[in-house]
Amino acid sequence: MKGRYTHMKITDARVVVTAPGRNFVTLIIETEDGMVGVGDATLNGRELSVASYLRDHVVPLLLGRDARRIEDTWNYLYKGAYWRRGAVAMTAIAAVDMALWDIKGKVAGLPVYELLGGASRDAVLVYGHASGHTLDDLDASVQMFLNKGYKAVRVQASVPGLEHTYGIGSPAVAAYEPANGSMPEDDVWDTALYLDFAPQLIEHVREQFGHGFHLLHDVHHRLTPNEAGRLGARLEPYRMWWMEDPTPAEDQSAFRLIRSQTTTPIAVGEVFNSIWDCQQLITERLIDYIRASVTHAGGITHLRRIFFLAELYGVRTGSHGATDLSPISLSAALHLDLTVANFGIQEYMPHLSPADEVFRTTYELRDGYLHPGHAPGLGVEFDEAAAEKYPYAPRYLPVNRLVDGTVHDW
Ligand code: EZ4
Ligand code: CO
Repeated sequence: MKGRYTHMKITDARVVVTAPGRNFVTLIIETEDGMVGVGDATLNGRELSVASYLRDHVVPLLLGRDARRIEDTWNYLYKGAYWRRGAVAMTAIAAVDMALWDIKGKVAGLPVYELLGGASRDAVLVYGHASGHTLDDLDASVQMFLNKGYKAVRVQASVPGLEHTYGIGSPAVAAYEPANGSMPEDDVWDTALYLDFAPQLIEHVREQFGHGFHLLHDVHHRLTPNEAGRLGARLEPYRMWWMEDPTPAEDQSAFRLIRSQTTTPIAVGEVFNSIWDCQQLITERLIDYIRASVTHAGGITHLRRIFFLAELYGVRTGSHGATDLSPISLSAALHLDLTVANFGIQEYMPHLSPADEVFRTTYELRDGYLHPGHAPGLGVEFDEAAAEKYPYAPRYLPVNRLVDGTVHDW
């Protein structure tokens, strides 16, 4: 059969680590006929491990391969490594996958969503991140999102008695960046304080702003199943869109216990990297939304499988979209979100300046909905010269400790 079909050889693949506002890892693939595709390989706080996985072990295998064979390349990198799954490997494979979809779209002259079956909706519902150190600050933040036309808002506020609370941004910018330290900083966590405060927070927001928008909250993996069940039951009157990551995500059967105690919808999966991480959660209908991302769950090719599995069981999508996923990742997510039948919602935090100098995007926000735009491929141009101006420096996420010093889930 050799020689019967034309090829489109990969002639170059390179990894760029740059920090326009925060660290990002980008894979660039070029073909013999000058097509360029880009993929996001950013793994927050562990960036260089993916850069090395790609540079040292993947790029040499890509050179000379046919750029058109996305599915084959995915399986070659996944099964060919022998060692399965894992955040580093799956992020590296995801970057290759995104870049190849980008190239396929550019060759076809079509946006990637057209190659995935075409749009199932006009645009993608997103939720914004409102937060505040006080409930007054939070009110101002929520109001700002509602004024901008957002239909869904995540709310986080500082827990009284704790020095640092996850997810609080500065009022001026509608985003936060938890990976700040050149070493991981220690935060102190107290479940009792949080469980007292969280229902007051949600009740406050509904009292102030009513039920005319979707309300979300991220628990960030800190409770036991029983605590999460109790919180979910307390929150039922406020009709949340979801309660996110109530317990550490890798313990799938824990969600059975949460489910048995509350009808508050549950979302989980931002730390997942494969379909196997969410198989039980989906097939046993233990969650309502699956939050795996294009970058950390093996790219468009693999995340699409997760979404199709979820569709069979009535689970909807709600992909992770924090700013530690690059604009390439967000764009890839939007293309996929636009097509799948069981789309739910997309997390959206605008990237902080100067990210837009390095990543030129075509997605557009209107009335609380994002559209990926109509450019061929993923619609993101990566400016390598601009990237050089922003060198990498180590940044770590915090670590949580209980008051007695025990390491807890962050
Ligand atoms: O803490 O992406 O829902 N969003 C989140 C994020 C995560 C960061 C970790 O890198 O939970 O803010
Ligand atoms: Co989260």
